[in-house]
Amino acid sequence: MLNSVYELEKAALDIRKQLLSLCNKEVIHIGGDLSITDIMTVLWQYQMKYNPENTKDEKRDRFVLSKGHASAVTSFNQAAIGCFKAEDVIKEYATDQGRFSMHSCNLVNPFVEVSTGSLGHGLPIACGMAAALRLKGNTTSRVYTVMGDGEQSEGSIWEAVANAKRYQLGNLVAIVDYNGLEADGFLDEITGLGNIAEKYRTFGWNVKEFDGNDITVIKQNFDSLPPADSMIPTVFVCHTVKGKGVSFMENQMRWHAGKINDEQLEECIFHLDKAFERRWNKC
Ligand SMILES: Cc1ncc(C[n+]2csc(CCOP(=O)(O)OP(=O)(O)O)c2C)c(N)n1
Repeated sequence: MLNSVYELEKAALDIRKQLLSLCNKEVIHIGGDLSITDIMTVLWQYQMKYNPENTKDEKRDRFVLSKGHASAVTSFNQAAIGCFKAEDVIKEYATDQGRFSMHSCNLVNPFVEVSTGSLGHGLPIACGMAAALRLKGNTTSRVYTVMGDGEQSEGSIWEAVANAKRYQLGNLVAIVDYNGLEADGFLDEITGLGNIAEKYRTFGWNVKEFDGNDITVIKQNFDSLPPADSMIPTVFVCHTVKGKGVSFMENQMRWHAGKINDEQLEECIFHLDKAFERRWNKC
């Protein structure tokens, strides 16, 4: 587990570089991977109770990647905690070995709790898992799920939102990647959902809204979660930038998914390293 903001930011830098190396080889959902890199790094490398050597431990926290197309950022974070090697993700991605591909699949990868990819299902499943933990008398584990903001337009999300409150699932933590873009346009033009945080508040959830690309703030919000045996579900509405960290990808619909060439890879890595040096040398 990493503790300091420096270590976590360095880990997020490494994840971004791994994502870009993979993106140099295969088409991945790079925009939505980069937008949640900081959240996923803090979640997997600081917050979650998860032992790669005992994936069925009843006391583990559970994770459901509702925006299932962000499988690559999940795999690289799982590699960072020892589930497998990061090189294996790059080597095996989209091959017949099948452990790693554009969506997460639990039939071939034991570190994936639930197969996802069809949007709108992760939160309902996470609710069921949280309710099951309660029935089994587990008062310490939490269920985390990460969703897209475009995904919020699925009706199944709002049935789950209502029921999570009704069943008092304080062990459920939903995270919305509020990057303002979907696959083929801006959120406001497509869903017209308005204020997402306010909607969760109306349903009686504990709502925290913050910058999802600021590791200090993300860590503080995980630190101040209500206990797992509390009664009100929490949602983090995280304001993020799609393509975060790569200037030519940021806020660009074209980079929902794609591939980069060798020259672009070199340029991205150079700028990411420079930005990290600038940030930490001035402290
Ligand atoms: C039910 C369903 N409809 C459509 C798709 C195709 N699809 C894949 S990603 C995506 C955009 C999702 O946007 P958002 O939730 O905002 O994710 P992000 O921008 O963070 O990648 C869509 C429509 C899908 N995977 N599942």
